[in-house]
Amino acid sequence: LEPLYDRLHEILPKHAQDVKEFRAAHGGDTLGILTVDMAYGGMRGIKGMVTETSVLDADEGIRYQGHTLMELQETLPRGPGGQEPLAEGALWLLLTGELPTQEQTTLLSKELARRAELPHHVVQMINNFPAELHPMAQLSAATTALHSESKFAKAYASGVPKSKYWELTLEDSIDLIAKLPVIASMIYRNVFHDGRTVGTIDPDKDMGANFASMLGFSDEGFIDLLRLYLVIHADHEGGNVSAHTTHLVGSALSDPYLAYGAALNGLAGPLHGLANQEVLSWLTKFKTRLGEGDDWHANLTKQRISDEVWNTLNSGQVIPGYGHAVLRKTDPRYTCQRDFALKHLPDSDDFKLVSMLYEVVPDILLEHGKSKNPWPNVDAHSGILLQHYGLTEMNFYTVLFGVSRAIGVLPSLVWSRSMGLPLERPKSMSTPGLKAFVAAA
Ligand code: FCX
Repeated sequence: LEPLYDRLHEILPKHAQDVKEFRAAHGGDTLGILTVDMAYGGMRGIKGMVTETSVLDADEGIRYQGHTLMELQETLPRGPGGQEPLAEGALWLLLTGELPTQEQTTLLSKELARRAELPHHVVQMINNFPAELHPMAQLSAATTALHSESKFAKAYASGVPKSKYWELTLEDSIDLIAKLPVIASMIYRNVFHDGRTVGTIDPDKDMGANFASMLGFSDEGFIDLLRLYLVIHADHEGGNVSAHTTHLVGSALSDPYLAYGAALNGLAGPLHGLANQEVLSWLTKFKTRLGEGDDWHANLTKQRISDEVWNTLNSGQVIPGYGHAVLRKTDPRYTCQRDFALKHLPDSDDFKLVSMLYEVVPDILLEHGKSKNPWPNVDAHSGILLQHYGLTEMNFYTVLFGVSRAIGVLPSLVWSRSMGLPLERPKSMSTPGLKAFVAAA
């Protein structure tokens, strides 16, 4: 990994110095007003943390180190024979802020393949999980157990200087990103295929191709979908639950395995990453109500969709895959997947259903009048693409999100350690305290 280290040794210290000077000049400037509602409202709108890897614009969506996802689909290196960008390229970009060459991307592919092996106790642990344990709980437990491998934790215990933290965080992060597809595949094969393993890691292949093979898929379309999936789910700036958790737990100098294990528990929530499973589950129930077996699409009308959406809302549930805490337009991650579907599965009935929902749901959410954003997010689309290629087990979908999210939030952790960011510790208030505060103001 020498070329990556060389670049980071040039980039990160310079950035840390720049931050130091910026803080010296502007450390006392204000970033906005804090209101009582913000304190009760999940801290929406508070500019209260720094994340260098990506920034989310409410209208435009996410940019990785300044680049939109559409741009990255054009500019990042692609896999052999594929049309979608490689996750390793996104990883290089998120770590360095620079678009990688093919050579740099291949270097990371080889490095990830080299570091993929799991320690025996983690293999044993995964094989001992009961099949009923949700795949996300398995993923987070196995990730946490990889703490045994942490170079950061060992070096910290032996008194490594603070200036070296980011290098050790990087080491653990690359190791973890390399091992996550293996853990995920083992969980998939254990829970859904009697533990029979199929593919192994080929050091000459990219992360997406190896991951597909370990899951048991060889279709080129699926491999390309997985590459796209790994890129678009990686990062969504710092305040979302999984990124923020990684940042928060990492700020206690818990190593990357512990920090990311915690993040995965947040990703497993239905308002966050589990929404991709919830969407498929909602669609499946709706299809069953429409008709027996494959006949459902004959009865699919906008009116039936509208009735189903209103029923969900009137029973006090959310429409999974719609709405967002920050976005106010259609999520570009949704659009990337829609474009993929238009290219690869334009005649799929499931795709037609998802497209019709796109035409119907936003108006209903507007009429319903609660959601600040009526548009679809990333989770509204991913499930039907996976279904198309035969990955039908929806309980597994958030695990794929979990493999991808590491590619964004762990580089962010490397940047945080290189800047020497401190323990995160915002001030909380009680309601009597807030009342007294506003009375005195
Ligand atoms: N269906 C019904 N009601 C919705 C809604 C939806 N899709 N989205 C928001 N609302 C409701 C909220 O529940 C809230 O109601 P309340 O006042 O009774 O509590 C009200 O509208 C205002 O919420 P809003 O400010 O627009 O949204 P939040 O920032 O509170 O929440 C999420 C954002 C994403 C949690 C919300 O839109 C939601 O529950 N969506 C469905 C779940 C989902 O798709 N999550 C995945 C998001 C994401 F892309 C990811 O992290 O993976």
